[in-house]
Amino acid sequence: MTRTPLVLTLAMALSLTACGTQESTADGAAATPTASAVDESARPAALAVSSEIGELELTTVVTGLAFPWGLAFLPDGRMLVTERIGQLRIATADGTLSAPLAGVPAVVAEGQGGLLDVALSPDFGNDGLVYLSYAEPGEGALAGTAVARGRLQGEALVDVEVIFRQEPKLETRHHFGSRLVFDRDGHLFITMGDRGVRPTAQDPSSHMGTVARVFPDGRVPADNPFVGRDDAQPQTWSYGHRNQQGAALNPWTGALWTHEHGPRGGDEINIPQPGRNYGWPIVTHGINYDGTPIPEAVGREKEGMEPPHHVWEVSPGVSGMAFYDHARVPGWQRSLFIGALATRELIRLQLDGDAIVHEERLLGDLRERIRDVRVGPDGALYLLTDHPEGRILRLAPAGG
Ligand SMILES: [Ca+2]
Repeated sequence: MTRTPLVLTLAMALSLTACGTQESTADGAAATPTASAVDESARPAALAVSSEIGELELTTVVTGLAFPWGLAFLPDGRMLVTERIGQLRIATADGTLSAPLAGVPAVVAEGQGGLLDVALSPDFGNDGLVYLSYAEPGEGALAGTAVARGRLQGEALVDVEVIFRQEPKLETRHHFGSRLVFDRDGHLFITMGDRGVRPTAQDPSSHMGTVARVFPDGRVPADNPFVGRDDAQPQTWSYGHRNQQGAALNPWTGALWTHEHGPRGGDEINIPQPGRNYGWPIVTHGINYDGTPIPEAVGREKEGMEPPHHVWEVSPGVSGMAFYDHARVPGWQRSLFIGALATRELIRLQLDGDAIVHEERLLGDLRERIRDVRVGPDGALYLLTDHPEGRILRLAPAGG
């Protein structure tokens, strides 16, 4: 059947889509960030995408974002989008992009560092608070993951305050994490990485390789698992994680789910439980990206350490996570969508309860590194492409 002239094929899209930079690790970000102007003429109107639930349509919402990293929908349907180079912008569904917002904290935009996730306060309608995670500069070359919040006022953040700092700061430029997720009881989860110093993920006195759990103002909940221990950080919820760039609240259970970049052949999904040790680098699948074994690893299992809920023996390079519970697309019910940086795809995992029973790979022909995935208020999926001229993409069933 002949489609409208506006609908291009994915093969044609390949010629419109510049290839990203080659990197030595799945979660790497080796290219130098550069800002760029929006080129309206290069925007494809819609791409036909075949999938297991039928024909989909991929449209470009916004172009010209410098390594977009995190996306959050405002109640009015506009989108807050972070650029790793340290800018926060507001995008509209019809394709306009604001100037960078004032009030964003200074970031270390080097390696995998920069401005990372963005999340709205659960009480945004009253408090107007926006939360950002980022690589915060310290003394000299030191940097560490931090979380700040500020009130959105027009196109600025005001009354900005830092509510969490990963301790200690280190000089490395990778494995900063990080995603922000609010639970239903007023806690904020912050996912982090080991900053590339493996043993720190097993050191409870550091925040490296942890999920932290705090109140929205940064205070520590009294029921956190390590509260009262002299040798541990009280914000820590779980530890032994390598680098977590995806997290979401399971809408059917209320539980936090995370994923993490493992070593080569060891990307994981976990359902972090309080006080539990998720193994890295003692227990893991996979090997170093340079082909050497993980020096500390004793195998894939060990008493007292939690096995992953799911593991990929070929690392997709996972980033971003969204459960699908919107009524719009019945075929996507009970799905978990995850972006893939290394294999340049969108992953759909079909769930039965907590069990992952099927996997579908989407958008493979597009050859884009998918950095984030969110469900929009219209029930479409919104994706960010990790690229110096990154885009917000919208994926929905054809014809709507
Ligand atoms: Ca693990």
